Amino acid sequence: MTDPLSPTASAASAAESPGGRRLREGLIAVLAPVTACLTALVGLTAWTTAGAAGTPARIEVGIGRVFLPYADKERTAAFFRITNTGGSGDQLVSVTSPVVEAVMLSRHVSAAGADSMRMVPSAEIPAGSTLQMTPSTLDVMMTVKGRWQVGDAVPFVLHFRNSGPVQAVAFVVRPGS
Ligand SMILES: [Cu+2]
Repeated sequence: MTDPLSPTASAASAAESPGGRRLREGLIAVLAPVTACLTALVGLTAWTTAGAAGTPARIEVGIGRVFLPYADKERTAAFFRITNTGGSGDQLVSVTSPVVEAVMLSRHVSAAGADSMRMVPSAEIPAGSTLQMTPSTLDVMMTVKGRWQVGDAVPFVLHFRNSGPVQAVAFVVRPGS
C-alpha cells in the first residue's frame, strides 16, 4: 500500500492513483457541508442527547451566497451557514478571499422602526448551534475587486478562533434572492 502523502504518489496522475483518490475525497469534503445544512435541525436535536459536551468545536460551513453588487457599486455582502457539532464553542474572527477587500463582520439591528448596523470583531458559534447569516442579522460585508456575474463561485476562507481556517465557496446571486 503506497503512502498517499508521499511525493511519488502525488506525482501519479492516473484516475485510480492515490492522487485521484485524494481529489475525490476533496470533492466529498466540499459536498459534505451541504448535507450538513439539510440535516442541521435533526442534528441539533440529536446533539443535545449525544453527550458531545466537552469535546472540541467541530465547525462546518455550508455553501454561501454573495449578492451581486448593484451597478457601479463595489460594496456587497455574503452569507454563510455555520454549524458547530462539537462540544465546545468557537468564534468566527475574520473572513478572507483573494477577490475581495475591506472585509468586515456586520450586525444589523432593527429597533423602534429604525435599522442600524455596526461592525463586530467576531461572532459566537456556541456548541451544538447553527449560525445562519442573513441581511437583517449578521453578514460579511466587503468591497469586490473586478466584475462578477450571477452564478460565479467566489472562494472564501472563514477563520475561527479554535478551529482555524475553513475554506468555503459562495455563489453570486441577485440581491434579495
Ligand atoms: Cu452588513
